Amino acid sequence: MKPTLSDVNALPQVQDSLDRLKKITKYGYAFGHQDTTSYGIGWKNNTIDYRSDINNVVGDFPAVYGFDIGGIEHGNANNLDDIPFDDMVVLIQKAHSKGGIITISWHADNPVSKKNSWDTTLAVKYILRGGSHHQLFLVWLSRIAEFMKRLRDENNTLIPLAFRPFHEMNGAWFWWGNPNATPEEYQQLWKQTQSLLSSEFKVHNVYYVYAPNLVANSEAYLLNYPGDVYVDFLGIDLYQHGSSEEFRQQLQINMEVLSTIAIAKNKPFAITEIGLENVTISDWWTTILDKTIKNSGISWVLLWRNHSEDHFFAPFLTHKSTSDFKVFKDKSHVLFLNDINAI
Ligand code: BMA
Repeated sequence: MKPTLSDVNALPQVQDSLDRLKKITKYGYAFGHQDTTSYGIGWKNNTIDYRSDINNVVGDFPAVYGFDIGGIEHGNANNLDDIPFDDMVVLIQKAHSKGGIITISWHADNPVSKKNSWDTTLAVKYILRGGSHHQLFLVWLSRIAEFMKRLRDENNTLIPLAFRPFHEMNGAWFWWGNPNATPEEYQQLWKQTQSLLSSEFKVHNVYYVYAPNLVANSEAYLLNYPGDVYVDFLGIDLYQHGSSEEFRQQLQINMEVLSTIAIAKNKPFAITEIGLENVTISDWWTTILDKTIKNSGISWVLLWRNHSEDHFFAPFLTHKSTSDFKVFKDKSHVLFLNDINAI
């Protein structure tokens, strides 16, 4: 039986997307990249050309498109990485019209200190219902709702997407993470966010993705979990910081934890962020990434952004890993845009 969506008024296209994501797993996993059409190494989107470092390297676009709406809460014109929201809307429309899957994260500023996401001034308890900053939080959510409702295709139909707020909550680096919020406070934050966006602000084109950072076991994965009725999709963020051997083991354990929980809950799942910063290992794609995730049952894997030559996670034309990336791309179970459109 299909799990009920967290938003009881979700539009039919939301369920269709989830069905599609489940179907994809019969063929392999979809490949995704954060901000892939917004910028890459040595270029920035100019709203005329439609580019991606991935397409430059392999001649096809990613299947999954990650965007971040950090800054929308203030009504800013640009997101935290300087992408104009007006351009983001166009890029989302374009990716959707070509058959791509959209996922949105939110590096929200700290509502109490007004500094960035990484400012860990205590904040969660103050934005919950009854808290001193709850009114401000309502304004923030109303701006998110406004943005989500701008995402429409050429027929004015709302574009379905994955919304992944308050990610990596088991890490200490974000104001919403442990120990800056207790698991109970985090669960309240999630429930209030989900129910306010759907019931109060009438956002009906999103499904909700819960995504901790690397975990040791199932208990750790579920520590902050708000409950099955508030979550539609399970994710996890995994970065290689140490040796390849260590990362392979971590990936294996984390894939096992994620798939076991997701299958038991009958929810689709994905690696919502992954990467080895600056891809310092030229055959990372086939020997580490694909090798450990190919039979995991994930719907997608999303690499983080190509910001600059000092901070990138995907190959670009002149990078030393391009030949291995092509081998990776050619595997029949690694699905780029053309591949998911053929399903
Ligand atoms: C982080 C880094 C930051 C960036 C943020 C949101 O992982 O890439 O530089 O601002 O994601 O994209």
